[in-house]
Amino acid sequence: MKKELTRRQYTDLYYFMVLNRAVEDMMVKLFRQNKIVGGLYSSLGQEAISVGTAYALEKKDWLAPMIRNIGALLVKGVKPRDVFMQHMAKYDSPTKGKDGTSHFGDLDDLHIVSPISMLGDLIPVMTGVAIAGRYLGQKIVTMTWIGDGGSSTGVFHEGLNFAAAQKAPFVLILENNLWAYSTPVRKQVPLENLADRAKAYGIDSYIVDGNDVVAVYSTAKEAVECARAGEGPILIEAKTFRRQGHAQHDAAEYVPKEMRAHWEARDPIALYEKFLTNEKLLDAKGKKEIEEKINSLLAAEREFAENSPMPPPEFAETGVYCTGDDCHKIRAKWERPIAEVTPPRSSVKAVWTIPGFGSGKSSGGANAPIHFGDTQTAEPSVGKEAHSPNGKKPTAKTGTKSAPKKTVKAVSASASRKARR
Ligand SMILES: Cc1ncc(C[n+]2csc(CCOP(=O)(O)OP(=O)(O)O)c2C)c(N)n1
Ligand SMILES: [Mg+2]
Repeated sequence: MKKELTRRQYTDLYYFMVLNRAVEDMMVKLFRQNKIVGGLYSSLGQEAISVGTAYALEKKDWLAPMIRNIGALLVKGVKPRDVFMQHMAKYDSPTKGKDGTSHFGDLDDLHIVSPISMLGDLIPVMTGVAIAGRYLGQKIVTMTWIGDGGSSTGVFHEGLNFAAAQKAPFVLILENNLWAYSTPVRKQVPLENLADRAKAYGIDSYIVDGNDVVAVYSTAKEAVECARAGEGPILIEAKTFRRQGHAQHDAAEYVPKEMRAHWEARDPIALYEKFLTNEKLLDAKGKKEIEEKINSLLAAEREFAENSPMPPPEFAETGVYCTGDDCHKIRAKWERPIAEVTPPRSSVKAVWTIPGFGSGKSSGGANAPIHFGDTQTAEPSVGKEAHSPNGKKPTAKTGTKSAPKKTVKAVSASASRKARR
């Protein structure tokens, strides 16, 4: 680990990793008391990834978690009580008991897209959110996570290609924890480094030690800022190990003992504590204070969750069919006046034209500008004026595709990031 952050950032990273583990430890207890409805997944040993990557995002940015990213939800501002109640299917939970695990989001305040179980599907979804943000001039970055197993789905490749083609401000974290259920990574993909998957789409990638929270955060921060600057999507492979079975029901006896022992000796919280102690950023008193703060917070959050009722039976009948405004108002929050989003007044300039399109008899005889979010500069228009749907003269430049922007440093993954370990 390298010393390069502020004291506050070091403490935050520690706080959220310890909180992440404590929330999950508490849920294991609740599971054993039969209070959790459905499966319970663990991110034991992977906390540095969820926490370090989500900590690199700004408040306005968007994320969509996978099953092992409770740490990312906590960093984004989700209350532990909501995580507990969601897993317990309580009425006060974000989905009012209608769904479980981390299948909930918050589109209004925290900018969290609810995950679904189909591995990889969040990649095109979060690419879409990224493009929408760019269209609206919000300068946001979106992030989601995928496992080593999930990186072999078709939609991973379709989604990443889509993101690359669109130069979406999107960061994808590939958590290579060496297992997908009971399948070891070497049996499902013939690559040493899964970051190499990025090469197929011409985008940058990084490899980082997923058990080193400072390296994870620094890498994610760099990636987020590159994406925000318009350099396109980035893939980060975080190398780690799944310390528990796929879920609570799985004792994971198929994992070789030596492998487990190797990774248990590299516990991300223990490694970070050692670093903080050496750098005089944490002492026994500071550690105790953080633990006490978390213990009392979680005791209160758990009590709230346990006291929340189960949904009333008749609630199962509601919300099945949309009844229009009685059910929920389907209104795009981002709606802008049509004139504002129509060329030429849109902030996004048209970038190329289709020759002849729009030059028919009844048209003004122009090359129509294609208006599609990509803001590469174009050559100036020659001759005729283009049509605009609102009848005004467009100011957008026309011409053929411009020269490519500066090529982003190609990251031959292992190379540039190794130094951080
Ligand atoms: C498209 C799809 N196929 C299969 C599944 C079933 N499934 C859920 S989790 C999982 C293993 C995922 O492994 P990995 O992506 O490595 O993530 P990890 O569990 O290790 O975090 C599978 C096969 C699914 N949810 N979606
Ligand atoms: Mg895996």
